[in-house]
Amino acid sequence: MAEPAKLTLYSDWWSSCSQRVLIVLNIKGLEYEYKAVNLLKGEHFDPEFEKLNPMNYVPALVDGDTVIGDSFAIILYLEDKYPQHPLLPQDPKKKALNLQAASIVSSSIQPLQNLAVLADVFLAPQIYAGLARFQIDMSLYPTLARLNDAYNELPAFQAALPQRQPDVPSPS
Ligand SMILES: N[C@@H](CCC(=O)N[C@@H](CS)C(=O)NCC(=O)O)C(=O)O
Repeated sequence: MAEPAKLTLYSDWWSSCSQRVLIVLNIKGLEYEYKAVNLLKGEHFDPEFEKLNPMNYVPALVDGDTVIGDSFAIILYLEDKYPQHPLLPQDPKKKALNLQAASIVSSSIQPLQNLAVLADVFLAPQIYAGLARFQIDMSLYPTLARLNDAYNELPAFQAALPQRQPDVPSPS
């Protein structure tokens, strides 16, 4: 009998989305081949990888002629195909709660950590507000202070400063 095709996981060691899938592969005791895609080197934009996942994200799972390019879908696929060590409760209410928690992480929390965003857009205004409104002593937060200095050199961040906006009140 022909050996079933081995699962292949395209992943980056630093990827939290891939880490979820690796946990599931391990829980279910599945063998897989690991193919590294270096995100910092931009390998997720290589045409070969783009054919597998046009979204240019890891992880991507290849199982024979099936390619799945999203960790949530991969995990549900593995759950259906390999029911050993189930991940989800049978009870529909408990199952929905589990899926809700997973969806919040995958849709609302993790995307803010992607390279294109790197959370700077959210972080810079909060550091600014801390300084301008509360005169926070930044020497206590050297990493944030360094980030703040870097943001302040960027024209896009400078132009977004509150005092540069058209409705800023004139000094009385
Ligand atoms: N919804 C996708 C998101 C995948 C995703 O955001 N992957 C990140 C690594 S955790 C990535 O490839 N980032 C590339 C980038 O930031 O350019 C999933 O859950 O698989």
